[in-house]
Amino acid sequence: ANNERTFIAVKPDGVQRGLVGKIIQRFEDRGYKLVALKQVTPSKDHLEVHYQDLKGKPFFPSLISYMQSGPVVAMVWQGLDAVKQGRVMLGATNPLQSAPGTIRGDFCVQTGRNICHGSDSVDSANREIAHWFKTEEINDYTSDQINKWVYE
Ligand code: DAT
Ligand code: MG
Repeated sequence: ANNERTFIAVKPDGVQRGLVGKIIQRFEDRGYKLVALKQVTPSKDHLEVHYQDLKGKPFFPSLISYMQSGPVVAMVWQGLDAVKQGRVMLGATNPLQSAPGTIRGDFCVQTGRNICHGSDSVDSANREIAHWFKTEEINDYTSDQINKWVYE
């Protein structure tokens, strides 16, 4: 659906490296609509819920401390097949397996410093959006330019 929403975040390394603008630019250029954005330094509890499916993995503690090491830029992007296409635009989890042209494939080399997050399914997108944003922080608005020129 044209109004599918996905949760995309620039991780602390992406923020520290000044890649926020470039990552936003790719989603804007593609024709996706930004409907929520904020910079936050997430708590340990917040991150443990965000990554609840990975609890028990050997890398879980280092993942949580990395994600807590500085501010994150949290976003919601909306548009056609936004969840799946967002993942395609991010590239593979391991940047060495991410194709050039993807965000990870262009800007990083290690799984533990892969600069961005994207929801992996519509269900997890809905869960993550609700976890990171209050309803009133999400902006339901019309972009005439996107409606007329991105979609037929
Ligand atoms: P993704 O971020 O592509 O959705 P994931 O949900 O499987 O990947 O894992 C979340 C994050 O955890 C990932 O971006 C980086 C880290 N991670 C995943 N697998 C890892 C591994 N084998 N070693 C170290 N860190 C890992
Ligand atoms: Mg994931």
